[in-house]
Amino acid sequence: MKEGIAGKTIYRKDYLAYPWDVNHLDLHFDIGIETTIVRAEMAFELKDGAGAPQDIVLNGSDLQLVSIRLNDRILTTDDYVLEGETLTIPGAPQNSILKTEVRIHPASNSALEGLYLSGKFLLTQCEAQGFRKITWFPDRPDVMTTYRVTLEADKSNFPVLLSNGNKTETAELPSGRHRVCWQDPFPKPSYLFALVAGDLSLVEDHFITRSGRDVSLRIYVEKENLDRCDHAMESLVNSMRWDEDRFDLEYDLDIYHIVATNDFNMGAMENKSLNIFNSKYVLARPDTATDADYQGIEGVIGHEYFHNWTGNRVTCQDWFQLTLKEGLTVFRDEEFSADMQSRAVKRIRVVRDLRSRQFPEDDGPMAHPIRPDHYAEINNFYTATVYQKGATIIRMYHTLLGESGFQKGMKLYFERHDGQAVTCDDFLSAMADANDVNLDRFGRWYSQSGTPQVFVSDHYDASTKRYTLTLKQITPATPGQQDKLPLVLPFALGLLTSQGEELALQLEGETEAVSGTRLLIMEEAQQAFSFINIPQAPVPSLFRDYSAPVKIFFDYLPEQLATLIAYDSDAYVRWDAAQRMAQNAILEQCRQRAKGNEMVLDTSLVRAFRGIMSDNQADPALLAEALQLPDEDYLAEQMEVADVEGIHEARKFIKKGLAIELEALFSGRYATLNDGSPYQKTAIAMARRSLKNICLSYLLETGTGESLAGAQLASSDNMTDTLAAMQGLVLMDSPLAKTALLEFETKWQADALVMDKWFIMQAIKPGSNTVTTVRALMDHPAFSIQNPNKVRALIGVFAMLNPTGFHAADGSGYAFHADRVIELDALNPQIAARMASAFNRWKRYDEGRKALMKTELERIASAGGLSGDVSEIVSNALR
Ligand code: 7ML
Ligand code: ZN
Repeated sequence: MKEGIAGKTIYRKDYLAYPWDVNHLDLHFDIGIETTIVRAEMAFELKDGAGAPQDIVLNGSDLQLVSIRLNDRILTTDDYVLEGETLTIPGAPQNSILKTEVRIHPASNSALEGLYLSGKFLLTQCEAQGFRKITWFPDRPDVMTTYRVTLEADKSNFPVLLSNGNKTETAELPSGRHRVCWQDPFPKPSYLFALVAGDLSLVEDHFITRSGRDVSLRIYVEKENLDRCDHAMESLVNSMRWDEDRFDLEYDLDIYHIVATNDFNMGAMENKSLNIFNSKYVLARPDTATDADYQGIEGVIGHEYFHNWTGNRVTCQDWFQLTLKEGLTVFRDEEFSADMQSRAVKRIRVVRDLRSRQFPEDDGPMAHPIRPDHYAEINNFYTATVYQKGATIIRMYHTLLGESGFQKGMKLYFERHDGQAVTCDDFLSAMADANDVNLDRFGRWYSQSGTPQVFVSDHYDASTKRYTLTLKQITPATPGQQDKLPLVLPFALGLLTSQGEELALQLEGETEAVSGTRLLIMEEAQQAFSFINIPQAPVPSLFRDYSAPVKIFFDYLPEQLATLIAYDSDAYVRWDAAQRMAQNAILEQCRQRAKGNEMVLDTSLVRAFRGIMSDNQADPALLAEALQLPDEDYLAEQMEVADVEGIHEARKFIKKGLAIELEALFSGRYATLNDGSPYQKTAIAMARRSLKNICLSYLLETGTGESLAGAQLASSDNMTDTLAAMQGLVLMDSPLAKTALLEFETKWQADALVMDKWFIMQAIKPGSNTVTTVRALMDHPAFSIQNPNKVRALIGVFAMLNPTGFHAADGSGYAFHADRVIELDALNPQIAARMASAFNRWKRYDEGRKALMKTELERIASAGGLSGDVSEIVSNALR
């Protein structure tokens, strides 16, 4: 049935406004797990006034149609055309009331889109096009209307009945049933509709907005999770306060609901006043969630809350504009986390994530601009490009315009567009007009895909004391985009003496020197910047704070990197210099190994890392970031042909070498940080744990780590320390690992989120044997192929975070994974497509692996009844 839909490409240039206004939507649900009856009443009004009657075109998918009435006349099959996923009612009058009744089947909905079952309760996911699985409707974001929702259900099984907006009515009904009505005063697109029905418990708090509105905050969870909601609630309150303080944006209703579910395709969803969250981003207790989980919860709670203005009040005209709401909201959640925690640490984590996830995407078969020009399946475009690269584009507006200029732009954006469905161009215009600047050339960032490469060279003339930096930008060709134009790059620069002092900068032609970071603008293919009165050849500190999302090429000498690591004022540059030095060392040993040479440890790297380890002043979390070696996939991306084993061995060799050389420092620092103090949630406590655990991971490369890890595991009072110790033992194949895994399993077998960690620890273990473990774990009672978190933990982690396992030379990892993609596609195409993308970089490997991966891609492509989701990914990969 899906075949007709698969392969159909939709183009941005074909956008046409919907000819009708929908003035109101009245929805009635008769809730049942097997069958739910949905009645809809829609008030259509032709936009162009007195024009001739027009067709009404509606979307629907997997709906069992019971009846349609137009202006109270029952329509027969002769009165409408039902073709695939569209229903056309020809020649409807200017004012048309359409009433439909359909039946849907939540319990058998394994795609987790539309109305579905999670445990014992029902819930919805509508973004992007899930509303059409609930009822016939113009399911597109530019059709906004007000909703009134009536829910009727058995009261004992479904005591809680929620939808968007305010509760307007409750009633008891005969035979143990009840009714609840909800009304949302804000017109919204269908993708923001939500309903929840079930037996859920709630944690309640409230927030008084700046203007005095008392907002009731309610987090709904299954009863056993009531003691894990404090952090989410605190994060919500912090989000609401932060959006008032930083963006002058207040909440606009009296109620804010969050519902947590274990069965969710993504992280969370911003449905108006009824957010639905993957339980992973709500539930936390010190003994069940790591510091990274706590930070993830804060970020995602913030993200969904911030959507209320950037996404809900102002939404997207069409799905090509997805980055309008997502890039902007990710920027906002990044800033929120930066303000709540450490700005520098947050920035480094964001850059690491961009490089390891978005760069490969931008260099692969699915490369697309942050505002794509076409798609076959929109669900495949909820990508790191649209989200994370999109956020870097928003950050560049901020860098170019400053905080106050950016806020002026935001203010104008809301003044102009509150209540509308708009485009990325509208956002750019608001920023430009509010600041009276021309941003036309900046707009190229929306249409060009690929990561720009910036080649930097320098020249110092001792006789004239002039220093010249020459920058050349090249964006490589990407599928469908051969020729690229130069982009606007904010270029934040500092110059250091070799002793690490910051030089005052005076561009040729300027009258005075200014100290500190200098923001320059690069907008041509090639540009030179000349500085005068430079007393000695300086060390350039390039793209401070990572001022543009580019790959920066500069041939640093080892001593220049050492200067930056030790002295630069910018935390990102210090971190990046350490990463570069480590990367150079690892890749060099990888090359030596390939030549059959002995690997050796670079002394300048040891010296630099000794410096980092001896810094007792810096934020421990920053040191932890600097000590974390670049991951294997990132290193593989830096090679012409990825050498899977070589990278793994070289990275391990360098890590072990550093551990041996600096053992005293690692164990000394470990001992200081491991002071037996009870768990705390504070930023400083988290920072100390991160440094302690990275020290432990180095010590596990030497003889001393194992007993430390064993002791840490035995005495740990929190999941961060428990997991760090256990993961370390599992990775080193310690005899302690087996019992540790067994005890962990016994203790947490009934806990879905904690068991995810147990699966991850095993799936991530390097080596070609891991596929056997993973296959066996699929039969574990806690595993379910129907549950996206489980699939991501076991199958996703194996394919995407375990290079030596997935890329086992015999192809066993590939064959296993292709089987899973095919198996999953029949259940949940969205998740299957995400999994299929593990093969996207197949062309970057050696001939043997290439051939094996290609065979698996072809096997998936020829599997019968493939979804549009998976076929788009696989056919692009094979193209
Ligand atoms: C990004 C989301 C989706 C998909 C959440 C689903 C969302 C769409 C939804 C950053 C932080 C948290 C979640 C997500 C994310 C992929 C990623 N509208 O709010 O964007
Ligand atoms: Zn979002």
